[in-house]
Amino acid sequence: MKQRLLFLGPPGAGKGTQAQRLAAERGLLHLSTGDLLRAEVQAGSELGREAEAVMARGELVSDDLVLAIVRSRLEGHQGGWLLDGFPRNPAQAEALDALLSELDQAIELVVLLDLDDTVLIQRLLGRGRTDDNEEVIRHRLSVYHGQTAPLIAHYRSRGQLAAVDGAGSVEEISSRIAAVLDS
Ligand code: B4P
Repeated sequence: MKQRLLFLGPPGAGKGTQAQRLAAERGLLHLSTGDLLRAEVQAGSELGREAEAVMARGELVSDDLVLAIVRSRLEGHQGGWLLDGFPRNPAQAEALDALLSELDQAIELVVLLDLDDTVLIQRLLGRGRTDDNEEVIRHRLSVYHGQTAPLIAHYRSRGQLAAVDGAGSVEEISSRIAAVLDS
């Protein structure tokens, strides 16, 4: 069973929703950089204060901050993991490769959850988080297309990518993901 996974996809594609279910079902460590950053904001830590304004604008938080969070969670962890929302640009992907080679671990599968921008915008407007207003959502999408989407070709060229249609019910999408993981 594949148990070192990345979830890639545009904001609102359902990465968090699906990652949480899958991690619970298969006993994987679920690392959502978005959730971890929001927890820092909530706690009012120095890191959280730095991240808060950046997230509210829909920009990416600095690579160093995000990397430090991921490193602290993966170091010393035995067993499978699911990285959700990380890496989000080529520099983070490179840093992740370096960290994994240091830990003597390797990515087993990258699951791309894909969905049209129009559906994404509707979903996110329905969620109503503080960074879910239309202007910020559009900016997050353009950040995704400019900085994160190039990772699709990167992982595809390494033969690690499985694309899953993100349209449909939560259950339908979970079944599609299970099918690519178990194939
Ligand atoms: P994230 O927390 O990663 O959030 P997201 O991409 O917006 O959402 P996700 O795809 O997980 O969607 P979800 O399941 O919640 O990022 C937020 C911010 O954090 C970024 O903009 C950035 O500032 C910062 N950040 C995070 N990681 C970073 C990194 N590595 N580097 C730098 N900065 C970083 O689903 C969305 C909505 O759709 C929910 O309401 C859900 O209920 C609904 N939904 C899910 N599946 C559905 C379905 N099948 N049908 C209908 N609705 C569905």
